[in-house]
Amino acid sequence: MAEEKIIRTIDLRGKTLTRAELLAAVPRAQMGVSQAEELVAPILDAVKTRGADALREYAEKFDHVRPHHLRVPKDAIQNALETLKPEVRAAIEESVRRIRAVCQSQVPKDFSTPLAEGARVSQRWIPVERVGLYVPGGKAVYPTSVIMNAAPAQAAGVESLAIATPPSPQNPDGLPNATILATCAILGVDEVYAVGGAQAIGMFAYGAKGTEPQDGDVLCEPVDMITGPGNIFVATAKHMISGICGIDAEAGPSEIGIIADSTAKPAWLAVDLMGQAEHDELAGAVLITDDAEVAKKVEEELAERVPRTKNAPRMTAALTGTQSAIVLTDSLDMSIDVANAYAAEHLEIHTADADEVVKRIRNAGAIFRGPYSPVPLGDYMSGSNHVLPTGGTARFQSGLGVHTFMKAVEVIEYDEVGLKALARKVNDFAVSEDLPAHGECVLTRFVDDTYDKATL
Ligand code: HSO
Ligand code: ZN
Repeated sequence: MAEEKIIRTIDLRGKTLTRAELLAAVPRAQMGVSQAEELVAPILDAVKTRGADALREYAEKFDHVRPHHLRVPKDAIQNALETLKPEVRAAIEESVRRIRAVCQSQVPKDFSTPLAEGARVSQRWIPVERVGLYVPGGKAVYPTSVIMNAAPAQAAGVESLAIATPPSPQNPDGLPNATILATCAILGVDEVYAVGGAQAIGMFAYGAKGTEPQDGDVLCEPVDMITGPGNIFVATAKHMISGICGIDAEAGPSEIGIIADSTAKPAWLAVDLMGQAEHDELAGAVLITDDAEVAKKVEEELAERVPRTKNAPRMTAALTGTQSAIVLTDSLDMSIDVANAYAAEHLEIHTADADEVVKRIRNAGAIFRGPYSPVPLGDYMSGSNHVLPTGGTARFQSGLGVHTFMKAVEVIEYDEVGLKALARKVNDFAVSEDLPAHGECVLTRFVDDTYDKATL
């Protein structure tokens, strides 16, 4: 019996595909419909009505620890920084420095457009006032999640930033993961809650009253927006409260797409596919190439390397899953079409003229140009953001950035002359929509002692 392949091949050579066929041909993860709402609704309700009491009960039930302080004391945050390994601290600080520099350039500019005499429209970007950031605990503790969310929020000018992360059963007093706390210290965030799961989302959305002396009367004030990754319960809770406050887009499993030609190094392509496949069983890894020899060598590299790597079981599941494949094309042009249809969360370009390919990419969460810009650089410290659209949503969405935490508000500035010049036209529009009271708003301003309706 033939040995099972580490990754399947989708051979598109010699095919002319319509847009619909191309969209159907690219590998995609199957998403299950969640039944989590029924479980999450009573949690949100309990936090809303019973505040800190409910938060303590859920911590015991789901996190197996009763945190003494739901609001992490400031000295505990500082202690975590002092006990952090120096090399990890240096890495976090480098990451923060670089993303902050990029975020500074990302701040959108206000503008003002003069349209006629006495007529102008301006636009102001205003930061969201208070943001709640959820940081998952459990087996995947990512300090970079704190950086990637907090740095753009701070650059946007968000005044009040709170972080919730699960209490850790390894810590007797239920303090959250120390690296997460140390990262908060480096970023200057001191409002941190040892609260996890759907209950943290409830706390952010509704606020939570304190029930023990160390909580104060109000444990947590409600926020305007919640961002950050989480498990199915967190994602469901965010979805359910999304009318009450803003949420960021739901992140699906990690994906990497790679466009490679004959100049690419197969070993480098293989390790980069493996890097994102390491995240979980549903992660997607897709190599798009017009060179059958490169495809073959990458497959050999994978077969050789995957069994030796630490997270081989979930990596193997990810690579052999239907969401991963090597896609064989006729030409670089066709590879670009496939990449645009796939709309990868991360897209690496390993081709002779990478700049030319970059120009022709329309759909990707982030583009990693050339062999020395691998995805994990962006995951940790390239200066770019790693919170990116997944599952093909890069066709219509951007990754997280400063703009996520800002709202554009237009300011309409017409004076008497400016309005008078449009009075008749506004009224004509209003009458045509059968909304005469709209027209009167304008006409009334001019039909008095000074103006005669007929002259307008
Ligand atoms: N690749 C992930 C981010 C991450 N990787 C964090 C390692 N740590 C987002 O797609
Ligand atoms: Zn990653």
